[in-house]
Amino acid sequence: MSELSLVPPEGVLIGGKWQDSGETLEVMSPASGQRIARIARGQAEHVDAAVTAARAAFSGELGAWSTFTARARSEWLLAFAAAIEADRDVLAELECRDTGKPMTQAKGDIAACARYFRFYGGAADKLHGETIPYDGDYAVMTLREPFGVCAQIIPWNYPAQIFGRCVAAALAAGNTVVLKPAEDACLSVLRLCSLAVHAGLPEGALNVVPGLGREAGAALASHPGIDHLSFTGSPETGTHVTQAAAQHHVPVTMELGGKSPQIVFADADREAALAAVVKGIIQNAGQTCSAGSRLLVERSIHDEVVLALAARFEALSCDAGERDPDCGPLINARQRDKVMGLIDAAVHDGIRIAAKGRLAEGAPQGGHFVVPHLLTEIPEGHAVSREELFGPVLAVQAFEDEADAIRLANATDFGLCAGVWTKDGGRQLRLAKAIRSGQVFVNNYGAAGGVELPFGGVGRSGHGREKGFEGLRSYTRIKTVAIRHD
Ligand code: TXE
Repeated sequence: MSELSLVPPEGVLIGGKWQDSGETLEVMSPASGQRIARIARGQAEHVDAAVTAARAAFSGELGAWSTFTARARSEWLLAFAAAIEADRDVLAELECRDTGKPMTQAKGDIAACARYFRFYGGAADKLHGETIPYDGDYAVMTLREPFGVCAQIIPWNYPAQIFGRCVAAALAAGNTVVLKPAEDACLSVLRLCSLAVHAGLPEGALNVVPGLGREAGAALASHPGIDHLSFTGSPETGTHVTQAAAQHHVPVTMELGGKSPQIVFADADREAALAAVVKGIIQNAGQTCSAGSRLLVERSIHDEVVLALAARFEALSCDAGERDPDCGPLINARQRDKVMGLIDAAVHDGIRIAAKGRLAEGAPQGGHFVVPHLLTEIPEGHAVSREELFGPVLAVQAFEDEADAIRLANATDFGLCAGVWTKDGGRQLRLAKAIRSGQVFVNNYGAAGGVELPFGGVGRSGHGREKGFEGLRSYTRIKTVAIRHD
């Protein structure tokens, strides 16, 4: 595979200008293992300069962002959404080749990115504080204020979407941003940043320092000049980042993945449920924080469901994202080895591979492919039913009754999403209340992305909410003003 045309800048974006960072990192294609681009290897000094620029833009010493009213921010975000849509083919090509995801999905991700800017553009001038009835001679109000400089550390699985989710909300609320995208995939993000500059975003409002997590990421998380930090990634790195931010009492939002169950009762619309179960685990080759990676199925239909799913899994094929397969490669060799290691350990422990997908004929050599796996006969508490594999691997377990379904659903440290499939209205509500997670979907899974729907976890899945109005509010803080009068 050749190096990408239309490659984004190799530098760091600080104060509205792309600057040379000195060292660079190679960007490898997940499908072929070949180099497709280079990005900057930002260091602590770049992070420092980026935070200084973001602070100056927030305080009014640089650029014009601090003078943008809520309405002006709204107008800029809406115009930027249109610029993303106009560039969608190039962005989708970058996203597909950089992450390995199927082209149809890459296009959907770019559309979602634009949608975030449209949603938060529409919301920017509708965010306000409240008045509070208090003692007679007081007038009390809350002011909803931006934090200031928002640090954002994002992963490689949905670069464009998570860029939209974090950057649009933070800017809409009036903050400035320093973004550290993931070293494994960030080409779409770099192009989006160039488009933002081109679309007239004032200097310093958005600064970007690509680089390694342990270098640029660690420097950003521990920087004394940031006012808020949002992180999306692994629970382990989330702990490091939280500890670093706590040194300066910086509030954090943590989105740390999951082990989300899809729960299918015997009375469910089985066709609809199984289609969503398959999609929920193969989307982005299972590298999705909200992947439905566990299937809990009522004992009376377990065997039939496994048979039906096995047929679907065997029909799935893996290939390079450009060929728009069911399933693309994993992001890198480390992820592939991690997933294959967990599958091998499961088989060693007596877990059955009920079905596997296949590698498409002509799929590129050197790609990090893991074909979809359907695992059954899983002893309770086994790692494949507790740990996030981040690959196209579905772990199936049978449950006896409603209480057992709830018990199994809640039997992990994670709690991000759940799917419940039943026609019984009372049961739908009972499960929605009893499941420990940030989102519960009934007779659907994922609600087609749902930019408008608050999203975030409990337990090891993290805390804080992104998306929707909750996400916008989470980039603000409340100041209470109490005025005593005669
Ligand atoms: O994640 P990391 P990795 C999970 C998934 C996956 C595992 C490991 O289970 O198998 O994490 O993936 C930056 N200080 N998720 O290693 O390390 C890093 O540069 C500051 C779930 O890629 O969490 C990148 O930008 N930053 C998930 C980001 O953190 C640091 C998405 C995520 O990397 C840092 C991705 C440090 N010390 C992986 N070290 C989800 N929730 O969707 C790394 N980073």
